[in-house]
Amino acid sequence: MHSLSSIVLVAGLLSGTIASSAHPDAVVPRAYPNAPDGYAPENVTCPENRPTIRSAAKLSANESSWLPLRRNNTVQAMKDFFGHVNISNFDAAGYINKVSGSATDLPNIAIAVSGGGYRAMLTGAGAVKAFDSRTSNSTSSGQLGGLLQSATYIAGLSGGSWLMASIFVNNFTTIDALQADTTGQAWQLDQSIVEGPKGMSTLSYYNTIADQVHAKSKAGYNITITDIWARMLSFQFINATDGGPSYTWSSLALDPNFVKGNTPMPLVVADLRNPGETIIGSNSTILEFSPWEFGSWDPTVYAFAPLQYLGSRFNGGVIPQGVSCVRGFDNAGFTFGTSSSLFNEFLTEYNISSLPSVAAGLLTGLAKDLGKNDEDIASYINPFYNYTANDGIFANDKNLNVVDGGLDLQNIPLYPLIQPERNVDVIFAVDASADTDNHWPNGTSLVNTYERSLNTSGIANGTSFPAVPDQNTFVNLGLNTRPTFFGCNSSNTTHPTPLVVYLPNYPYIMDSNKSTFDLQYNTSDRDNMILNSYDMVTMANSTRDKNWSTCVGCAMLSRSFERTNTTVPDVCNSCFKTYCWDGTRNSTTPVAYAPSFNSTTVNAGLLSSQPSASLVLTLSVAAIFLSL
Ligand SMILES: *[C@@H]1O[C@H](CO)[C@@H](O)[C@H](O)[C@H]1NC(C)=O
Ligand SMILES: *[C@@H]1O[C@H](CO)[C@@H](O)[C@H](O)[C@H]1NC(C)=O
Ligand SMILES: *[C@@H]1O[C@H](CO)[C@@H](O)[C@H](O)[C@H]1NC(C)=O
Ligand SMILES: *[C@@H]1O[C@H](CO)[C@@H](O)[C@H](O)[C@H]1NC(C)=O
Ligand SMILES: *[C@@H]1O[C@H](CO)[C@@H](O)[C@H](O)[C@H]1NC(C)=O
Ligand SMILES: *[C@@H]1O[C@H](CO)[C@@H](O)[C@H](O)[C@H]1NC(C)=O
Ligand SMILES: *[C@@H]1O[C@H](CO)[C@@H](O)[C@H](O)[C@H]1NC(C)=O
Ligand SMILES: *[C@@H]1O[C@H](CO)[C@@H](O)[C@H](O)[C@H]1NC(C)=O
Ligand SMILES: *[C@@H]1O[C@H](CO)[C@@H](O)[C@H](O)[C@H]1NC(C)=O
Ligand SMILES: *[C@@H]1O[C@H](CO)[C@@H](O)[C@H](O)[C@H]1NC(C)=O
Ligand SMILES: *[C@@H]1O[C@H](CO)[C@@H](O)[C@H](O)[C@H]1NC(C)=O
Ligand SMILES: CC(=O)N[C@H]1CO[C@H](CO)[C@@H](O)[C@@H]1O
Repeated sequence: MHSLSSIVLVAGLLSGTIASSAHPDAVVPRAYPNAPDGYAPENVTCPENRPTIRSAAKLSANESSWLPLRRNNTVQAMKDFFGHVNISNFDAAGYINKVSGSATDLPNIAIAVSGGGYRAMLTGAGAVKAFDSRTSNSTSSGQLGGLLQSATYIAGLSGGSWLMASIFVNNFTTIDALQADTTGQAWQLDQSIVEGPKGMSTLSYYNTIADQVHAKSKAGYNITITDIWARMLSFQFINATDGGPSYTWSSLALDPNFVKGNTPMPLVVADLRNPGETIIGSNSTILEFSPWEFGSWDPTVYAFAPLQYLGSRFNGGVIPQGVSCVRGFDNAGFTFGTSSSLFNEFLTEYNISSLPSVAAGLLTGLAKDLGKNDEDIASYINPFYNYTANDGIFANDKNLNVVDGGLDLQNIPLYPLIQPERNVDVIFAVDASADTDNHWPNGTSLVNTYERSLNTSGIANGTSFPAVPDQNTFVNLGLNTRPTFFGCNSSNTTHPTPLVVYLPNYPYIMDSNKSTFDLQYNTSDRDNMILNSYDMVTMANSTRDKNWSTCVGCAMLSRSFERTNTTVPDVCNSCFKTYCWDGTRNSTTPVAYAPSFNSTTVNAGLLSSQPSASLVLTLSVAAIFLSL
């Protein structure tokens, strides 16, 4: 990347074509448009207790005081869940009641939603819809409604972070409401992200975006293509005028619903490039955004910064006297734009000849300026500058290059959920990765997370993950064609390890292996993707296996049973026999994996699987992003 001045210059050139038209933010109460100056970070007076960097040795004080509220609220949710999910000869609701007084005995549940563009967002949406007790019929027999309400954490990465934003920035809305919303500005998936929303000319769309991005540059911050991408995405997911430029990610922590512990905690994951390197590998540092903080548990950073004050020039863990505090850097769209920064490349590859020249200038100008290696970065002021209570490899850098959370091939955001401080018992891992040539998952993400966890003296830093087999075994044994549990036998690992319930994208009612770069879905395709995933996580409402909802209940309770020395109910043992990977491997090279949907559950006539015409990418670009 070039110097700040050349980037400012590019933005300056762009500003020549900008008609400044300030639209007021729509006043929509939920997460808050509380940035001081729209998209531009701004110097503000520091609070009396000046913000500081903290060590990652423990949970934040915020999380520690929020958890008891949340965990307590999950008690009733789990009792309700076990009101419709029956475990034969076992009183599961009574069991939850019995352990409700003990945070250590109570099950601690998490959900993770992979990256993979709209395909992943919609697959995640179908899972969340099935897990949400507010969805109609989701609490009938064989269904999984209430799992969302029972969860402590929910994490998203890249396309999965778009889902986190769609739900959490919009007042913990339901998938039903997002699907039903025809008047609002959330989820305009049928409108091209490149051309902008209905009711706004493409010219004014780009003028607005250029205006917003230019304001950030003028305030003294590096801008990259990620900023433009983030603004474009915001028009798709934030239900407010002009993509809600004033919404911050830290405002999620102020949502009364969240404050009271009525929702799980949303977590977003991104990767950090090592100084001077452009490659993201398995030992790259991983970053998490919680509603309160930005930072990493890895030994390379091992610290967290207050999200609200990101953009401030911390030095040695403090903001020195005389240096201003900054707010507004943690723009909500910039957060999920960072997590999905890989899609920048999409912009630079798009045939922009049909767009207004302001758009072409905006996209090609920055692309040229940044150079091929840096097209996908998001530029962050390094809050860990001169902070040395860690391995120190970033301590000399004033700037951090943050990139898409899936670039380390750990495309499911398991990282925040396997931190020992969080004590998660079970992770429902929704995987819509495009690992195979035809965009199906084959376990690659789990394999990479497992391998990273084996580097116990280095980057793993106390994390533990259940053993998983190689991808050939996944395909040969069909572990990616149905839910599979990993780590059932907790005594197989030396440290506490969550049970992982792997939920791979699989065709139930349609070929849901859409291209990652399909960034436009008509309403029926969108709804079919969601329904396909609803059926995937519920195994067709437990018609593919009548015990499935019971087995999910068993997975939720498994670690808790161990801690309380409870005899495992027979039906659970039989679930574990069916769904737990038993250590078998078959690593011979399989034939190409090409599942097709079971015609007995399908009315093919209802399905339209037309690729969206306006966004067809070249094969070469798709190939680069095969696993995301
Ligand atoms: C946000 O959601 C909560 C609970 O679901 C509801 O009580 C509240 O009215 C909602 N706020 C707005 C502004 O819609
Ligand atoms: C725990 O939740 C119940 C409702 O489920 C509520 O009545 C009680 O006050 C809560 N206790 C605490 C300590 O928050
Ligand atoms: C809910 O179940 C009822 C009764 O089985 C059915 O008529 C209705 O269509 C279902 N609703 C949805 C959204 O599936
Ligand atoms: C989006 O905002 C509009 C107007 O405030 C509101 O009617 C609609 O319910 C919102 N949609 C969602 C999904 O929150
Ligand atoms: C802008 O990026 C350059 C190159 O990475 C870096 O040296 C500089 O510190 C950055 N400036 C700001 C304000 O982030
Ligand atoms: C990551 O691994 C590569 C190759 O194994 C090594 O060259 C590099 O120094 C490592 N980086 C860090 C930060 O450990
Ligand atoms: C680094 O921080 C220390 C205090 O922790 C301070 O004394 C020193 O001046 C700082 N170094 C730089 C280069 O700012
Ligand atoms: C904001 O504060 C920083 C550090 O205190 C200072 O260098 C910068 O000039 C200030 N920016 C503005 C626009 O005042
Ligand atoms: C699984 O996906 C990885 C990553 O894209 C790929 O390299 C590998 O060939 C795939 N293996 C199988 C058996 O599908
Ligand atoms: C499962 O239930 C949902 C919601 O009730 C329904 O829309 C869907 O069609 C059902 N799936 C199957 C395969 O019956
Ligand atoms: C148990 O652990 C060993 C060593 O880590 C591993 O090779 C094996 O696959 C694990 N078995 C199961 C069933 O997870
Ligand atoms: C469990 C563990 O190994 N924790 C280490 C993580 O990294 C920090 C920073 O290097 C160490 O201080 C911890 O001991």
